[in-house]
Amino acid sequence: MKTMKKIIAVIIAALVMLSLCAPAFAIEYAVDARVKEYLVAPSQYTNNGQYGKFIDTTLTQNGNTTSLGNYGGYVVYEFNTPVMNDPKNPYGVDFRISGNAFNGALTTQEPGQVWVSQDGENWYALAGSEHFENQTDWNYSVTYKNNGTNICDYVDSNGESGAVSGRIAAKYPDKDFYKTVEIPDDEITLGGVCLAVQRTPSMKNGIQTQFGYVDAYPYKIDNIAYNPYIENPTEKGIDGQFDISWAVDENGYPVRLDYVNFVKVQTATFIDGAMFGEKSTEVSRVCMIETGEKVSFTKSAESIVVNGQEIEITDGKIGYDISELCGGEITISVNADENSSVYINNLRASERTFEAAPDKGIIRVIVQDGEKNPQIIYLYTDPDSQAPETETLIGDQIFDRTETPEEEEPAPDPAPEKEGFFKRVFRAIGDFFVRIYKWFVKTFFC
Ligand SMILES: [Ca+2]
Ligand SMILES: [Ca+2]
Repeated sequence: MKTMKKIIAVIIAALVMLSLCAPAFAIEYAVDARVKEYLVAPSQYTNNGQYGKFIDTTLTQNGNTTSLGNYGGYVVYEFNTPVMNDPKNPYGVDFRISGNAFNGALTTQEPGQVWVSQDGENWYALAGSEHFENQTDWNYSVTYKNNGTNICDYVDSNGESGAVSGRIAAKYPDKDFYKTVEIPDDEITLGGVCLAVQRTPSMKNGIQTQFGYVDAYPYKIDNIAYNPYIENPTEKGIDGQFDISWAVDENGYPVRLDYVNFVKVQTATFIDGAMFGEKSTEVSRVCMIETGEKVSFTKSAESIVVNGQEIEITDGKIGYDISELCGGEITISVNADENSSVYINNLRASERTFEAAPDKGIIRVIVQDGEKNPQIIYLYTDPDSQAPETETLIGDQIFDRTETPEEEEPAPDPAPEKEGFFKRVFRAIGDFFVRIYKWFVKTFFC
C-alpha cells in the first residue's frame, strides 16, 4: 500500500513538473513581433471571424490558421527584435512562415509572396523559385469594387474585369474588421507580385512552386531550418523556409540586407477554384530559426558554361553580363559537385535551355551543398541593363561575408623528433643484440 502511495506521489510530482514546463515550451517558439497591418482581400473568408480575423495568433504557439484572402490580401509583421540574415543559419534560412497546404499537390498550393523591409516603407521581394520566370508579373494589381452585394467586381492591371467569384462569396472588406488598414468605401487596389491569373472557374486550377513561398507544402511547427532546395519538394518539402539573401529590388537585382524589421506576406495568385472558391494564402505560424555553429560561404560552383563559353565565377562577384552570348537559344550549364542542389530559375537541374532570352533579362542560378549558405549567381541577358555585379547594401552591414572558411583541415602529423647522438648509439647497440638473438634462435632451435 505504501509503495502504491509512493508511486502515485511520484506520478503527481512528474505531472506538476510537466505542467510547469509547458509554458516555457510555449514561449520557446513564440515570436517577438506584432501584426502591423492585416487585410483579407475579397474572398470567402473576408469579414469571417473564423479564418479572416485572428492573425495575431500566428505569432503564438497555440495559433489559428488565418487566411489572407484573394490576390493582394496581406499581413505585415513588425519584429521587435530584428530578424538577422545570419551566415550561421543552416541552408541560409533565416525565418519560417507556414500555411496549411497538406500534400504539396498542384491544387493545394496557395502561394504567398514574401517581402522584407528595414523601415516598413522600402520593400524587397524575397525571390522564390518562380520570380524570374516569364509568367511571373512583378507589377500586377487588382482593383476590387464594392457593389453592395456579397460578390465584388474587379478590374485588373491587364484590363480584365468581371465578378470576383462565380458563386462563392467575395465580400468587400469591412473597416471594422480590418482596422489596421485604410479601406476606401468604393474600391481598393492591391498590387505586387503575381504568379498566376486563372479566371475560368475550375477545381483543377492551380500553380506549382518549388521553394520560397508561404502555403505551398505541409508545415511543421518548430524552430529548425529545413533545406528548401531538396529533390522532389512536392513529396518531402517543409513549408515556408525563407532566406533574406533572396532579396531583390523592383528590377530583380540583388540587394544585401543583413537584418530586417518587417516581413509582409501577400497572396500571389488570382485564381478561381470553382466550388473551392479562390486560391487564398493561409498563414498558420511564424517560426524563428535556431542559428547553427558554422559560417560557410564556400564556393560550390566554380564556373558556368553559357552556350559553350565558360564563365569563371570570381570571389565577391555575383552578377555576370552574358548578353553577348545570347543570340537565340541559351543553354546554361553549371559546373558544380554532383551532390550539390542546383536551381536554374525554377528548374532543379544543372543544365537548362531557354528558347530565347528570358523576358526579365535575368537568369538566377542557386547552388547549395550540405548545410551551407547557397551560392546565388545572377546572369544578365539584356545588353542595355545596368545590372550590378554585387549586391547593393541596404542599411548597416553587420556580418563579414568576405571570409570563406573551408572545412577544417586535419592537423598534419607532428614532425618526427630528431634523435640525439647518444640515443642513436643506444638504438644501434639494441638492434645489434636483437639480430644476434634472432640468429641464435634460428640456428639452434628451428
Ligand atoms: Ca540567410
Ligand atoms: Ca491554404
